[in-house]
Amino acid sequence: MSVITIAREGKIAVITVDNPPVNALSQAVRQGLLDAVAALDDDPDVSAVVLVCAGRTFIAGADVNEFGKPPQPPHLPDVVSAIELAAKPWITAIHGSALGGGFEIALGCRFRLAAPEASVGLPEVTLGIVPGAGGTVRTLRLAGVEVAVDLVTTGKPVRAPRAMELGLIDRIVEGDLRSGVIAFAEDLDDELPLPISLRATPSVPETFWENAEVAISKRAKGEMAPLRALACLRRATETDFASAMQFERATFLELRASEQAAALRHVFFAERAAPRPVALKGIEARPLRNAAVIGGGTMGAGIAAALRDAGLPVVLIERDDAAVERGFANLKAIFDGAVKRGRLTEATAEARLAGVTGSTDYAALADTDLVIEAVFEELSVKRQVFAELGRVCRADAVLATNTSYLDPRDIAEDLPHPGRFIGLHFFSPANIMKLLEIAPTPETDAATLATGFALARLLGKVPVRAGICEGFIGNRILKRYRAEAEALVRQGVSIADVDAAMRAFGFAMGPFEAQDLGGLDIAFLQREGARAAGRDVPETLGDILVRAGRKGQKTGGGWYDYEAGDRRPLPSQDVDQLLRDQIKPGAALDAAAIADRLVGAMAREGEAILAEGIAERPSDIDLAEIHGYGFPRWRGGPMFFTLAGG
Ligand code: T1G
Repeated sequence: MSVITIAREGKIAVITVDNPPVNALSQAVRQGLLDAVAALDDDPDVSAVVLVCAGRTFIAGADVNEFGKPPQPPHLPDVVSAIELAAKPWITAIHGSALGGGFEIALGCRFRLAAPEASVGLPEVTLGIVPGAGGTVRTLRLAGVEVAVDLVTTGKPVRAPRAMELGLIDRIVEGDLRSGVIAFAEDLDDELPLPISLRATPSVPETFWENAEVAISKRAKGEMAPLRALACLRRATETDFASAMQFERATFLELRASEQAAALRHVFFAERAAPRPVALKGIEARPLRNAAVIGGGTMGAGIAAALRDAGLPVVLIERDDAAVERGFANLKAIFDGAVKRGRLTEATAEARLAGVTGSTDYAALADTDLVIEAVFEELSVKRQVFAELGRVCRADAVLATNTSYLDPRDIAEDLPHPGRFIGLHFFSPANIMKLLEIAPTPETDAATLATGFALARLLGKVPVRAGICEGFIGNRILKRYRAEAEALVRQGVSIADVDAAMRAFGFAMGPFEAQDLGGLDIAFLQREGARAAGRDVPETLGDILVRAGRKGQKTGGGWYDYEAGDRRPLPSQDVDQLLRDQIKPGAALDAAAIADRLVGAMAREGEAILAEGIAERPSDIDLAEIHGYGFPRWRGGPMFFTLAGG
């Protein structure tokens, strides 16, 4: 079947693009559109052309699968130009998303009409590239420089009503989109707006570009595409249309071949593969109509907030009234924070909080579909919780533990109907961090596993299936990463140099400052626990600091010193003293060599994790690091980075 069909509605030609799943601009679609321009221009019975798409969305952009290959003609800029300069006016009918090349096609049309729930955007920077078919050059002429900078350098799509306010679309069509746009096309008079390429460019003061560059560099932290996109926009204000198009295209082609773009494409496909483990094909998830969280501490409250954000009613169970109250205070702090950052209105925050019922009585869970336990990390405490849950919950309710380090099999040992039990490991803050490790036990049934993945989808999280081992995937790699960072310090690299190298690599923080922020004591207590249980756990440098009372920022010092009320890390002479006997002065390493050592160690741990079957595929490990531990997305994750040769 052809990807492009043309139908007639009186004098209106209706072109339908039908290239599932997302109407990407494959070579056949580009050729079909170009042929349609010529055919319809020559047809005296056609007064206007309406462009619609079949399926779930308007054109979602260039075909990402074609990015690794040489571009095939006709090239998209030529297709957009042909549409723009066609003798007959083209009008787009946007439903779903008009993204990247899809929006660029829309920019070639005289009018852009959209369904109310549609969105438009130029997400190219999220793939490490810039728009390649006039997206920067035309958006600037259509909607002005501020809108264009925002749209192009963030890559964030905007919903139709906002797009209308910003001047990116002309009209929102309520009701049936196709017939609404045809009616609009029938009513057109001879007064058409100028093609966008013929419109004037705004004149922009030098200071605007300087400020934008500072702001974007700060945000992008080593990522090239946003700054290069800004340069395209700037050039478009300083030169004529054709030269600006050439500059944009050259930038696009250069970035398309870059390592960053390859890394971001890898992550794009990894994120789409992760939610669909092969083993779950055809398996139905259990219903998720409501949920409960056991424990209202930082983690429990964060999980409850995430569940509320997804619209589920939540019961929060604590052991006494005072603890319930503390849980609510934690939840309120989360929602208040969201209001302060402009992510929620006050009314929505109130409604989210009102959807949580506190209780000390497990009987409240008799009809709960999903219970997530997030109590103190102590086997006996958790086992007690599951003993209660086994008594009160329905036999088909999914019962999950949020343990980080305990063995889920021990937690569920005496649980009746163990097929419904699963590990769901959230990352703090649980309402923000995107990673969800899903850890089934050998007894977990397929429907329960499918429910874990369905939950991730509902919460907008990235699910990674993990086998059972200490620390699952993420924390196990974290441990190795920290150990390698300590090894560098032992061989004479300074703590500050290690942190600076990892910041330069793209992490928000280095391994030592991150420990100071989170506290060194939790990992210490865990090691002590293992030692007490007779395991051979070598003394770490962190242990020496904790024994000396240096647990991180909360005690005024950890790997660094801190001045009261100031979070800036200061190199510490006390630490130098404490660790003096452990450190051999050695050759200095440059930042890239430090990063290679640390990321290489992560990847080696990743390989062991794969060999043991703890992770299903290398790309899942990359996602765990990116979405749970701040690994820079544009580096592709430790496995991609190391295999692609960095
Ligand atoms: N190319 C190829 N495949 C794509 C694709 C694309 N652009 N977008 C999605 N898919 C596949 C995806 O891999 C999955 O496949 C299926 O479609 C459904 O996707 C010149 C250079 C449109 C909002 O970045 O944001 O244009 O796994 O699960 O949740 O300037 O897909 O089923 O086999 O995400 O309904 C810019 C990316 C390209 C859009 C739909 N465009 N896509 O979300 O489905 S650069 C993008 C999306 C560009 C020009 C430049 C979303 C969506 P499979 P899905 P969804």
